[in-house]
Amino acid sequence: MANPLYDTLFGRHAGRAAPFLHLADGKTLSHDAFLRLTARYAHALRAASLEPGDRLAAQIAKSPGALGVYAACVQSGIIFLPLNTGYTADEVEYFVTDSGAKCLLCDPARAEALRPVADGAGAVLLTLDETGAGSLPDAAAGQPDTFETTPRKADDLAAFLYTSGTTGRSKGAMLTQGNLLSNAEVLVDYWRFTEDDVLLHALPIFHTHGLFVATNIMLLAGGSMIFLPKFHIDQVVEALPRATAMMGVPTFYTRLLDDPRFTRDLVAHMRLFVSGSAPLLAETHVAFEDRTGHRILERYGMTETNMNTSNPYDGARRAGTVGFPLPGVEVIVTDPETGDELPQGETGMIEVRGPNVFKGYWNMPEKTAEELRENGFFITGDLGLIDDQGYVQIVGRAKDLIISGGYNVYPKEVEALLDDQPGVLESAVVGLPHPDLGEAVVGFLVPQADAKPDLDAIAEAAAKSLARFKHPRRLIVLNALPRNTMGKVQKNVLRDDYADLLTAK
Ligand code: MLC
Ligand code: AMP
Repeated sequence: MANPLYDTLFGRHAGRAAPFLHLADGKTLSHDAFLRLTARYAHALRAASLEPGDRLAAQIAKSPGALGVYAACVQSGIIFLPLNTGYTADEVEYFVTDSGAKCLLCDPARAEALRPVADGAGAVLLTLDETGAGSLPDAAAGQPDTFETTPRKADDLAAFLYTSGTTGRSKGAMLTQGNLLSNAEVLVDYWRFTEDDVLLHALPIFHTHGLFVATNIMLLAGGSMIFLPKFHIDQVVEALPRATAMMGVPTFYTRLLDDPRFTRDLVAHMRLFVSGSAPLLAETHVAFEDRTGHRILERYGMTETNMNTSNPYDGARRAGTVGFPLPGVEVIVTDPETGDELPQGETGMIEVRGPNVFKGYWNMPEKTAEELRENGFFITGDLGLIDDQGYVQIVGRAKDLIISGGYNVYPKEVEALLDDQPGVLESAVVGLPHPDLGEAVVGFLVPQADAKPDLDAIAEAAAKSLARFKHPRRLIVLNALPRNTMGKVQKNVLRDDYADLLTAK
């Protein structure tokens, strides 16, 4: 095949009048119209001198055009690098520079703020907004609506997705065409998606969940998506009667359960609800079944590996577990100290191997070697076990990571900012239980002798350089951080002592 990912997910829909996207304004885009848009974008990107293997960093709103950019990159061999729309200019600068992106695509409203970033990195700046306007569509207007697909091999790179590092700099996970395609093929089959499915899509499309799991599956199955700009409860409740399936982070499900309009009748016709990206509380699983009669299907994945395990479609979907290794994916549990495989039932480090596992971190051979073993197993940083029935359970994380509403926050990055503020001696950032987001960020500060840090000024400094979801929801001033006898900060003590901080009514 000339370009496995393009041909399998996209190309075979050429000429198909069947709907691909149902939009919030009531309009529908057919598979064929989407591919014609894609081809015009591919021409425009070539005209902007982007060649196969070049990186295109995109910080753009969720829209059909944004998906068109992804497809155009796949068709023309450009490596797609989607970015959270919440990232500040400082954050974007790092990704553009580190990846050596040839193009930065952003919202026209952000062009002024991001032009210095593009210029500094020698990247072309193009724009696209959620209505489909901007300099990219301008350049694409009048271009042919077919594009000669660039040949690629399964091992060629399709996307870079950045994941933050526990020790500092974000790492660009390099994903190949084969990584993405193998996972989509397995999941369509495992979750029984067909062209009759209509997926309610309310996730962002700059992460694995919304882009590769949800979108790639629907492209492969040939079905359609109700494509909402974000998870807005009114829009979701209104759209559910037209959907057959929904994918979401746990916050989607807790928000639905909090809404009296979310009834058994509203979703009686639904075929499947999938949850992932963060732990689904067993109580949410039970409450959801009590309310709707549906059992949520929980699965486990990550940026570097796409999906690893899933509860079964038929058979018991067990609350508190993430199910079985997917076909073709091996999961083992190892001793975190020695790396030796542990017997079934014992808790240790979860490692995974399979065609889904990424190629390594961009320009970081040492980091890659630390996490990706020569035998192909990826060390996930998640702690868990495989029970006597073969279900994988995640019991904790060896990595210092907060997952807030499905977004990852690395405490180190926030601590570095807090430590730099006037009057701050040191800081510790932890995730505390939050009723809506699962966990939320809280910062603990120790002042320098006789200093009184200005908490408002610190919040302002955070707003300038960090995306909103990373901002501490609360800043607490302490005389000292709890430490063990080795001098290491005991974050577990902070988490225990302040467990009710964000949940108390
Ligand atoms: C928004 N805010 C958040 C936040 N999302 N703060 C912390 N954590 C989050 N996740 C901020 C907003 O900017 C806003 O700031 C305030 O919190 C309240 O916002 P909101 O309106 O209540 O939030 P909303 O916009 O509705 O977003 C919440 C959400 C969203 C849960 C719907 O975060 C979301 O769609 N999350 C999905 C993330 C995801 O797709 N993860 C997949 C990663 S892939 P202010 O200033 O207005 O108060 C992966 C691999 C795998 O992990 O296995 O899938
Ligand atoms: P990311 O780096 O955004 O890809 O986040 C991946 C991490 O999310 C994993 O390493 C897990 O810690 C977590 N995760 C994903 N799915 C689940 C799940 N179903 N249950 C618990 N944690 C999950």
